[in-house]
Amino acid sequence: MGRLSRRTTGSTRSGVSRIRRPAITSPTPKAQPSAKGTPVVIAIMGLTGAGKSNFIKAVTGHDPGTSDSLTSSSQGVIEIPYLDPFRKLNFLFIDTPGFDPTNNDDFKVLQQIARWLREKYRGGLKLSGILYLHRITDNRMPRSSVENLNLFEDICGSEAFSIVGLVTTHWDEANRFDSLEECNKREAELSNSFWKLLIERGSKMHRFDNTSLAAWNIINSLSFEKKPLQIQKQMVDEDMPLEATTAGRRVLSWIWVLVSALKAWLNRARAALASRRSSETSMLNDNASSMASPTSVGTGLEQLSPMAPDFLPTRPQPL
Ligand SMILES: Nc1nc2c(ncn2[C@@H]2O[C@H](COP(=O)(O)OP(=O)(O)OP(=O)(O)O)[C@@H](O)[C@H]2O)c(=O)[nH]1
Ligand SMILES: [Mg+2]
Repeated sequence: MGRLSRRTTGSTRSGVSRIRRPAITSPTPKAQPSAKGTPVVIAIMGLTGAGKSNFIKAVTGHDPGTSDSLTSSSQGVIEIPYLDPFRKLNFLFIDTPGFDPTNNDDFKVLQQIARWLREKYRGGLKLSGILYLHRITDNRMPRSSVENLNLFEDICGSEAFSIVGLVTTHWDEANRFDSLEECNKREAELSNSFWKLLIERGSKMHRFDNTSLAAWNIINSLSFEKKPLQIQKQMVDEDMPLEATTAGRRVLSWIWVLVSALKAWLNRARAALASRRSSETSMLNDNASSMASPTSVGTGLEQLSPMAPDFLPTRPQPL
């Protein structure tokens, strides 16, 4: 198993940080013949870069905005309607923005997804399937990925796990970056540990090799049973604000961990500076021609860098 994940660098999600309302858009793909009945609604979720938009492109032929950039590209929730011309079955695919371990906009991303889910549930529309995507070529399961998975479970609630499809993407590249054997091993580890709970409660695992055929096989393996998600029941049936929902509380707890880590680091930095200052003052007192210069106090800050806080996207766990 290799050591580095390919998508762990980058800055912020460009242009998203100032958006207050969720962008709920319905780009109109090529004109589709109409079909009756409520659509089969399938949401695609997962970390940024997992291949959500690309998967929808493989299913519908319409690109909701795939990206090669290292930071999240899809902004807001995007609805892509599609009519299956053979079965005359109406689908509505939902491309969601990905959680991004390289920035701290997780609550905003959750807000966008939660608002969309709440409004649709209020309007009587339930999901018939959710696909959770994960790159099989990722050779580590960083803590942020595990936390994202926990959040996904909180959004769904265990009663909805049976409409979840767990999709590993990039199988077409399995032999390019790693051996097929390693990818098989990772898949087994996902199924035996990280995805175990979901699988025990009815979720199914699938492979996606970047073909339309594989994408449709995955869609057709879903039961299409309509189920409300935990976050929808909590926000609509129980009238909870997002912050009070299970998913909302989890994201807020991450923020508190981050704030506490920052506070602890600042305290350590202050203490180190104070002790350096006091030792330099005593050196100056001891010897009027002390070598200590005012700038050496400033450079003390550089020595603090090894004490920098251990932020969330660190310490990958082996996969
Ligand atoms: N070869 C190959 N490339 C893929 C696959 N899935 C996604 N990609 C590529 O990976 C890149 C990222 O995919 P996206 O679909 O934009 O990822 P996303 O999950 O929508 O990312 P965000 O919108 O940032 O959350 C794009 O260049 C895709 O073409 C796959 O199964 N095989
Ligand atoms: Mg996308």
